[in-house]
Amino acid sequence: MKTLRFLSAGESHGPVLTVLLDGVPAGLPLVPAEHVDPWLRRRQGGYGRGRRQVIETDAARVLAGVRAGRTTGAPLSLQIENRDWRNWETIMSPEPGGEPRKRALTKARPGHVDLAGGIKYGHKDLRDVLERASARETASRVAAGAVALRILAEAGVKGSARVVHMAGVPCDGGMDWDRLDALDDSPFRTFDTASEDAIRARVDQAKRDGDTLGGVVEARFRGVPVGLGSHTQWDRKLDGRLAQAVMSIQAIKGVEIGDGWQNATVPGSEVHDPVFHDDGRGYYRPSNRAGGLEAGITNGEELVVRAAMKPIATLMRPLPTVDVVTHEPADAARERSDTTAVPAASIVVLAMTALVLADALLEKFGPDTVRELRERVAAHRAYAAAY
Ligand code: EPS
Repeated sequence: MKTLRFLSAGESHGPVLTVLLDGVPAGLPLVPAEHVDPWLRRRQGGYGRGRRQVIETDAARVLAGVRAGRTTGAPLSLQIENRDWRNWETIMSPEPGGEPRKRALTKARPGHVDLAGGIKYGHKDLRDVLERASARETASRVAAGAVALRILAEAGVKGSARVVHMAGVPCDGGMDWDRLDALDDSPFRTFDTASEDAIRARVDQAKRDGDTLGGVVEARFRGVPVGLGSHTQWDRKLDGRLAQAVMSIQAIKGVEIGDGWQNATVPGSEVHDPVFHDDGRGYYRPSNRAGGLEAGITNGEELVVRAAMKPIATLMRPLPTVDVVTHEPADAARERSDTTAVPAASIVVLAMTALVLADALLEKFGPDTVRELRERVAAHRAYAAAY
C-alpha cells in the first residue's frame, strides 16, 4: 500500500492499540461513533468468542487528522483502548527491573507464533512474541478498514462481509445485497439461517472438547470502477496485493478470487465470463467467475475475495509440545481464547480488502480532496461505459 499507508502498534494486553493511516483525502466526513465503532462491534461479535470480548467494548478515538467531523488531509491517528490492560498492568509494564515476570509462557503452542517467534527474537518468555501476534491486533485493521470503507463509499463502492463455511458446515446461501442487516442479526454472519443450528452444535461440541474450529469467509464489493490495479508489473497487480493483505491476517491460510479453486477443475469455456455491452450500462458480464479481476485489474464486476481460516491455535485440550526453558516434553500453554472467530474474521478480511481497494482507488485518481475523488470517478465511469 503506497498511496494509502497503514501501520499499527499495540499488544493484546497493552494499554492501547494505535492506528496510523496516511494519505486519506481531505474533506472525508469521519465520525468514529458513526463510521468506525459499528465495524469494531461487528468484529467483536459472533458465536464462539471467549470471555475477553465481555471485557472489551471497542471504540476508536481520533488523535490526529480530523477536525469538526472531517479529515484534514493530515495523517490520521486512531486509538483503541484495551480495557483488559488494567488486569495486566504489572505483567505488561515497560519499566525495567522489578520482580521476575509473572505468567511467563514457556510451553510453545503448536500453530501459534510462540516457538518460531521466540527463537527469531531471542525470547524465552514467549509472551514477548505472542502479545503482538494475537488477533487483538485485528481491531486496528478494522478501524483503518472502516476509514477505507468511507473513502470507497465516496466513490460509490459498497463492501460486505459474510461467512460461507464454518465449523465444517457449508453455509453460503448466496449473496443478497438487499439483506445486509440479516448478516448483523446472524451470530454466524451468514444468510443461510437453515445451517445455523448445525454450526452452533459443532461449535458447542468443540468447546466441550477443548478444541477449535475454522471456516471460510467472503468480502465482496460492488460499484468498483474498472481499471484499479495494473497488469504491467508483478507488484502492481491488484489480485496479488489483495492476497498479500488477506494472507497477513492471523490464521488465514488460503485466499481465493472469484471461483478460484473451482475454476482450476473445469475447462476454460466454463470459466471465463462472456462480455456484453449495453448503451445505458456499458460493458458487463452476466457471470462473474473471475470475481471482478482480470490480469490484476478490476473489470467493473463485483470484487469477490474469499479466505480460509484455520482453527485457532490455542487449544484448551492442549497438544504435545516442548518447554523452551527445560526442553522437557509438556502440554502446550493454555491461554484464555476463542473456540472460533470465523464471523470476526469476515470483518477483518473486509477491512484488509477495503484498505487495498481504497489504496488502488487513490492511486488511480490521485485526489487531495474527496470532491476531486468524486468528480474524477464520475468522469472515469462515463468514459469506461462509452469506451
Ligand atoms: C487471542 C486470544 C484471546 C482473544 C484475542 C486473540 O485474547 P485473551 O487471551 O485476552 O482472551 O480474545 O482476541 C482479542 C482480544 C480480540 O479482540 O479479538 C490470541 O491469542 O490471538
